[in-house]
Amino acid sequence: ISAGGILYPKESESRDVRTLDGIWNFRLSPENDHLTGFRERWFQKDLSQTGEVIPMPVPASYNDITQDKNIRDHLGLVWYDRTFFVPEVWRQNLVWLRFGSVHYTAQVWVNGHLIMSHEIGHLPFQADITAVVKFGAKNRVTVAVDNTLHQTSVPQGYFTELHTHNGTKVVQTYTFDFFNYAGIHRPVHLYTTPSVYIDDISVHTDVRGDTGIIKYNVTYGGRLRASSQGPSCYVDLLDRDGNYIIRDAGSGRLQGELEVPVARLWWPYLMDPEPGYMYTLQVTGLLPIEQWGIEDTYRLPVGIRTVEWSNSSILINGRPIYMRGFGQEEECELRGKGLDYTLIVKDHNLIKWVGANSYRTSHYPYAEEIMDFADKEGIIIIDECPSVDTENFSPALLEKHKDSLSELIRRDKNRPSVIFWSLANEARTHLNGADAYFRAVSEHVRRLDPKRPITMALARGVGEDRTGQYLDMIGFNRYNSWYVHAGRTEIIRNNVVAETSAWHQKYNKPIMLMEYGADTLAGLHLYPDYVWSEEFQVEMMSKHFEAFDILRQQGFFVGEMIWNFADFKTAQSTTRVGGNKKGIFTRNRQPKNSAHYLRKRYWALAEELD
Ligand code: GCB
Repeated sequence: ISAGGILYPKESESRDVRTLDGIWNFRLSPENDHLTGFRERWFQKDLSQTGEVIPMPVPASYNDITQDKNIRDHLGLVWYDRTFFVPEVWRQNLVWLRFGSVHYTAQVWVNGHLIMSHEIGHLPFQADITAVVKFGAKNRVTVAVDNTLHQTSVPQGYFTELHTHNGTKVVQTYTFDFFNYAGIHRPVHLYTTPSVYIDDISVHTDVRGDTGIIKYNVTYGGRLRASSQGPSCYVDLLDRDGNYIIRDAGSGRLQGELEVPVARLWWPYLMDPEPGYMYTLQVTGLLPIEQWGIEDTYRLPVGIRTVEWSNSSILINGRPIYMRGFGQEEECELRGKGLDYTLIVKDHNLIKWVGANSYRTSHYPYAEEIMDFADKEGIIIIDECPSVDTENFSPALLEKHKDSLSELIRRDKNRPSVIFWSLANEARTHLNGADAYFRAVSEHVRRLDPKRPITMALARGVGEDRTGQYLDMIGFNRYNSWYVHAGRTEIIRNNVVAETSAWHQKYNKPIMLMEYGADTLAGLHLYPDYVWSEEFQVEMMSKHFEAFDILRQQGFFVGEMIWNFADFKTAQSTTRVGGNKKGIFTRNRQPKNSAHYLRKRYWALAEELD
């Protein structure tokens, strides 16, 4: 992990931001000779000078952009480059290059200098590129992206040899159920800071009576002169409309506490006229006068709320919550996992339309731009790291897994929407090594953030699980009437009630059903209900709702999340018809019957509970 903070690039009085999104040049590296690009030094010239290039949009996954299935299914390296200008007027500043996410491994050169590498998709990384940049001139950025997953990547992948008419070919396989999209998935920013700058801000909020408390901690980066006294900082707090609530607080110290009288709290309640109320913490870092008297200003959105938990409930601002939401996937047609503002806004409109109050970022961290919506709209997030289906509990993997959580927490620690950290999805928690492994992962997360509860999506049976004791809330995934007795909706109510109670009995923790569902082909109508039809999905849901209503009376059941929000692409398999079809929306975001049905329930719950 690179040192320091990873604040989202934002313009201010002292910072300039430019986007490098657009059409980049792109080339596959030959699958049978991954080192070609390094040997031929493709990073030292424009890619177009070392061979053929094709246009590739950024941000986007490269897989579904062309008509060529060799690009869709490519294993190994691909190369991207583009040029950009750095204005002369930036010379007094530090210049930074930041990627929101590149999947899975990235190496980045600027003007032929290797300036950073990063492993693990879905998480941002950046570097100070001032030393290699040409001011007032054209510059080049080259990125080599490798989608290969192996035994110690998060998540893991496997290899299979195929014997083809052209000889042996190695292909990637994986057990997780979403397509391993790759490329430069999120925005690329070029931005400036002063030579001494605000590197990171951490906030923690509390509530005393009707006073909101914001504790903050500011760290700075850059080189101070030896003679300097160290920087100071002042903070202001602005309300949602931009009015100053508190001015010039902190008397110069980098840590402090603000008291907000009659605070507007961040709530996840749909019936609240202003759920997700966000203030702005305006931090101005001041350098000592002898070092040019430079200032750096950064504005951080802050929601004031508390999170507490017991063995039966999760409380926000002292009030128990009941989650009604989805497991999601961050993807869509054509762009794959590429950030798309149209999709983000549409999805949040659908989430509101259905009346949900929560979702899980299954099975990896979602874009910061998506998380911003959750903050502003008062949506509860179960923030999941990219660990899926882990069955090898090696020390090397454990370190990578911990890194993924360190990077996730560094990125999302200030978000009020993030109520839980999710350690993994469906790890093989019945195996011997699982106990020590997840003890270590959970201790790591508690050290980094003792203020949020930890959860995980469990899939093994209650009796054989070895990890629930390390969690604060148990989430389990169970497909009664789908993978368990397909078509038999009459088993649902008993099974769900019995299993939920058994989890509670074993661990004495709050429990939620994190996944249940049925593949449903939009437009397929079969009555009486029969698997894959719209009627079946609704019937399967109605039996789950009966179970949930029984469980809600018992005091430890804290939420239901249907799998999935929308249909999504998976690896090719005989059990998937054009991908996973368990969405209540199609991949194009059109409602199946189930969406209308779920909407009735979620709005009724909103009226009862919000
Ligand atoms: C699961 C997984 C999810 C799959 C889902 C399914 O348990 O967590 O990634 O997509 O089941 O539909 O099989």
